[in-house]
Amino acid sequence: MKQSQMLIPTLKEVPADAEIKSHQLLVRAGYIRQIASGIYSFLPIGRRVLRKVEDIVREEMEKIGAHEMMMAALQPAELWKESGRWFTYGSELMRLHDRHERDFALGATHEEVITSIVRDEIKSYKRLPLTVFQIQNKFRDEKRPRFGLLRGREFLMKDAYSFNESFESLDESYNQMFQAYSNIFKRLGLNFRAVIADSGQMGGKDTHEFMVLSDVGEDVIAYSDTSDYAANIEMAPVIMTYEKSQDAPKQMEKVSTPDQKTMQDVADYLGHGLEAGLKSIMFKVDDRYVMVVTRGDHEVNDIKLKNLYDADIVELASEEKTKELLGTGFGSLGPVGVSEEVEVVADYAVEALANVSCGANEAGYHFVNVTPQQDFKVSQYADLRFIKEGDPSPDGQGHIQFARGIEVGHVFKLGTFYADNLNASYLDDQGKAQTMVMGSYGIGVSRTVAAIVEQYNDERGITWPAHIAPFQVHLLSLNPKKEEQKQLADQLYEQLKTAGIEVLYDDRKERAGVKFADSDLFGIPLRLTVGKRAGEGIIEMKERTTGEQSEVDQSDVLSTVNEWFKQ
Ligand code: 9G3
Repeated sequence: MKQSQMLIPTLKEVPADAEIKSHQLLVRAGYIRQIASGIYSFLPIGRRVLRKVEDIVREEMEKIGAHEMMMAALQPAELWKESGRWFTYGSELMRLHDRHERDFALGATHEEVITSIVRDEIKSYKRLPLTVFQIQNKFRDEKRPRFGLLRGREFLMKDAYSFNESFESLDESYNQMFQAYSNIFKRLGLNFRAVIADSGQMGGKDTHEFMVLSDVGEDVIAYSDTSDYAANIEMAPVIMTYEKSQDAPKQMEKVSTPDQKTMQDVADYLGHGLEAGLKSIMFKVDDRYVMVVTRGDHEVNDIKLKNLYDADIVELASEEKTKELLGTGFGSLGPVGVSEEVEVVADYAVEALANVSCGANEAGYHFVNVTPQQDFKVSQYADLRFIKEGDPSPDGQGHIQFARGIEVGHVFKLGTFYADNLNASYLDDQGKAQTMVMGSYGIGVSRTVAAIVEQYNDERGITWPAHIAPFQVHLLSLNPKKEEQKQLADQLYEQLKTAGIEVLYDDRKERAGVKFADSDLFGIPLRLTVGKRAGEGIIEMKERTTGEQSEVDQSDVLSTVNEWFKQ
């Protein structure tokens, strides 16, 4: 294709709102343009890259017998009312109504849609297992869209759904999908890890996230320094056993701690380390109020709290509610003497403590020499803290290290939640009606494009893996006004195109410097430059990633290019 006829608006300056490399480069190189916060259009060269990623996903899906379809993106509210999710999702679910005032949702995901199709069409166990997928834009009204394609409000997802007659069959589908995901991310040249994840609102048990390692990743991965254990920090269990304190419990006493703001201030003031203090935080868990107590040097893991209560909503209690329940605001909360209406739960580490300090539920006062069970009641102990670097790995091998990751894939064993709620059943080989068992499997396709750029770039622009780039060859004619240059470049363009090479031809009347800078931004693997030596039939060839340059006679260009892509 000829650049003089294409929409590829490149920018010299970095867009002000683009904080990370992939966002900056995809905008500067003319791959995407934002139309509203978190909403992007893919320009022509962006669409070509997207299609290459899609095609690799398609191939691996079809290899495991998943068939592509295209579901409706406009979803009638009735389906979400049948599954109950119309009311459990808040403003993140984009809702609208049609001319008849009927409620619809813009597709954030398609469990309800696909289950409503399958329940009407599949009746016999002979038709199972069945796996379908689609590649379609999803709509989720994120509170804080950011980082360009990494967290958008409209994004391209491959979502697949498996329908199985049993949990054993679901395990097989899940494992096949797991392997297909590994193949996909390997083929995309990504450095990724499959990590054990939290199933969140999806219910079901097993779930894994595919994480691309990156410092701009929003997720934290806890991985073992000696085994292949890796989990999203949200759910990584803490298997530590705590040595019970041997100290005889002393008499608790109330001390004045004027103007001490943080846990560290109080610990310093009382002359002990953070780990000899208790941290007490009030949460609203669905419709009850819970005080979570952890050791002062630990952090409450709200996902573990949510799973402990199997709750829908877990959020910090407001300051005024805290004042109402405990008589004081944040800063000197503690479990001693709290009223019955507040349930006190504590992390396992607290149980082993004796003679520690905690807030006295009175501004400017703390208790010292506090010992659990003797000085305050705990309704239950549980694993409620985030795992920390250096903690033992949950698989018992080695110790935990942290890394940041970009979640590009997520596979779920859903179980029977949707089939139950939407009555998707089949007749088994005894003619008995059985509920279908489901799995759902997602890849963030547009997010993956950004993750690839995060991993493949240098100071001059993008350095795509060769099979992902929008074109294979970037052909530049430096001075189209010079007849011999224009002729040679035109001839090469025709020759390469005829040979089936994907070539982008920069035939614009621009200065050489502009052409070279744009070429480096695009990240097309191989550049052919027709310049001063066109008269001698000599072309300059340059590899984008390595920067390696060579001179090629015009009669050898096609064989040299074909040879290069064979490697
Ligand atoms: C919603 C909104 C946001 C959501 C969901 C529903 C995440 C929702 C989880 C999934 C599960 C799987 C199929 C592909 C793989 C992931 N955010 N999830 O269900 F209404 Cl607003 O999407 N779905």
